[in-house]
Amino acid sequence: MINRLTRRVYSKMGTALVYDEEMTRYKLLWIDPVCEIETPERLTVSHEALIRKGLAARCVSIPVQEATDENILLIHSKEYLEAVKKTPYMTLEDLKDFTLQYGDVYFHPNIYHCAKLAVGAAMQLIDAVMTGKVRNGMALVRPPGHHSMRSAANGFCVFNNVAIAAKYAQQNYGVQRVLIVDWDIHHGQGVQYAFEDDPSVLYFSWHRYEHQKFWPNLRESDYDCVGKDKGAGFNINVPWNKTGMQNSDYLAVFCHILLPVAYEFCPDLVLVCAGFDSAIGDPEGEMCATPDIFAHLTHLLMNLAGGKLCLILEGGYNLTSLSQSVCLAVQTLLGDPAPRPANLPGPCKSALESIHSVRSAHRKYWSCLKHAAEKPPSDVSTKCMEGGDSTVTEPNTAWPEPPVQVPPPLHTAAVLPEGVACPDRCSSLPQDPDSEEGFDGGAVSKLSSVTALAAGMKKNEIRNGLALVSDVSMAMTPLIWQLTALEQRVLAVWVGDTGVLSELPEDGKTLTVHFSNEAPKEHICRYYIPVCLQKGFMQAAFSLLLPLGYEYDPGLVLLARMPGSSMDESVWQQLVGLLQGLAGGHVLVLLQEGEKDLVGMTASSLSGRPAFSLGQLPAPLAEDVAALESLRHRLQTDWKLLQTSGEFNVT
Ligand code: XS6
Ligand code: ZN
Repeated sequence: MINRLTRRVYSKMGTALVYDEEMTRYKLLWIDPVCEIETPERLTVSHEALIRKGLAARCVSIPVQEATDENILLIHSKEYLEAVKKTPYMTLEDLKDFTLQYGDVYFHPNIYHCAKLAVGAAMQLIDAVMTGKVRNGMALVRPPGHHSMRSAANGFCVFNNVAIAAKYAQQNYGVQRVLIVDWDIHHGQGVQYAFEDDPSVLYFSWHRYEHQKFWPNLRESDYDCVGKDKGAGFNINVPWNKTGMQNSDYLAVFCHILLPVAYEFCPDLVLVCAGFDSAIGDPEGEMCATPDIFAHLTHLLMNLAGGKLCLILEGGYNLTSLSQSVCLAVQTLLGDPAPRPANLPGPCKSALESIHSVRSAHRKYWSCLKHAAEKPPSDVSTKCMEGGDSTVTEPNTAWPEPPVQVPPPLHTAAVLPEGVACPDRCSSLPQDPDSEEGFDGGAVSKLSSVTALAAGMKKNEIRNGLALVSDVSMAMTPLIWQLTALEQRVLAVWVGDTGVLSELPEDGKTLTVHFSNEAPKEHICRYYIPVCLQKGFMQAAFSLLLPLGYEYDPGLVLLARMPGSSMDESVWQQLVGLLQGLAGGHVLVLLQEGEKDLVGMTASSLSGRPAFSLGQLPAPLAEDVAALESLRHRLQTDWKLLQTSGEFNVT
């Protein structure tokens, strides 16, 4: 009984929100057009939005304490700390003078106090996550941190909150590998400098660059700065050379660069330099990705490091876009389904050029990128005159308000044969008494119960579910037909070596991706994609399945596993987790009766627990790589999100 109780408590791990109003109590005291966007309202508006949407109340609120000198010295020099310590006592004129030695930053008598709170907030978030008090969380802080360097303030930043937090986690919790994802629109050069020769911290940053024309105008922000000495390969810069990047561009970078490398790196902890100036409407970023993309970026990181994910605020200057983005990120951390991302036309030409450059710069460091083509000689055409590209149009600064999302009342439902115990945190659906005989002469008992489960998802009464059937292979085809009667588009992911899917709808109402390690019996077409692999299922999930899934935008995902499939159980669990970013989280899993071990771990993933870590992934087999690359190559005229370079862009 006690055992059961403690397990319950433990499994209800929540999301931390670290915030202190004190961090709103400093502001620009003189006229400076560069700095005027960095206001206290950035925090108050974000925090108020979290309260208004009922999100703050669902989080574990953590009070903030100042960081100590010792904490700050993990990254900064004694001289710099001592200099900043004097600022509370300076006159306005002294503060202005002090500010002048640094770039794009301002000081205020209370900023030192706030900067210590910002570092402290990041560390308290680490404490809460590493001690298991919560699973994940977000710190809303000012001043931001990622530009500040060992001995310099820069870009509104005083102390490097995230860099200090990473070092702190390594020193105090025995964390070995830390992944830092910097999705702010500026390059966090301070973080790069702090770890550029350190292979234990992988720093990934995308940033507006425009061939060095954009602030901070550094040569070392380009894709070919990959880290130094032992840290070579552990610094990943994705320069955006055009403004107006959209959701497709961000997702393509996650699918084709960040996720494969991150899973290969296998972090023990993931920190995000969570700036939202990369969202639409921001005056600094001038990008066009909508706030809901941050739900997806967050979701895609939530199954790394056993779910230990900490978001720490950096930039974000359009108060509407900022507060919406913060809410979507926190909502996702809390486990709510991500809204279906609309309008994913595939990456633009300039983004493809960047993606291609990054992949080829990193191919010697990461086995998942080993096959990436070598960068062809610099292509002047994409540099100077990108005529006709959508990204040269005036940036669109209007976007719809994210819809109010009500999570379905029932999270995970199960259709189980008699005598099978309902897994933890699932609810067993009543069986339909009329379905005893089922389809196909009894091969599929309870098929109508499974369809009822899907109908519950359609009505948004149920988020996801699990069904055990006596013969998965026999159940698939009739089930897909039934589901397409309910949903406009069904993504069917079929894992298994045996079994044939016959007579599927060919009108695009289903997209079937069939993973197996047998050569495909059927012909590949736009809506039936057989993927024959020996091992590399995880890489296929990132570079093939997710892009296809996102572009197809299903209303329901059906994930079926044949008995005796060779897919690793932990890979399976990751797949169950990742696919929930699609279809508003409506994933229906079909398993064969008797696959008892799988039931528990599948239900666990469906109920929102992070998947187990896969360990550092081995190098993929050459034949798997070849198979995947040739598939991607063949499919990328139909599915633009599969592209990783401009060369196939024949339109
Ligand atoms: C170009 C001048 C930019 C201020 C940049 C400060 C960026 C702070 C930030 N219009 N100068 N970092 O958001 O992430
Ligand atoms: Zn920024």
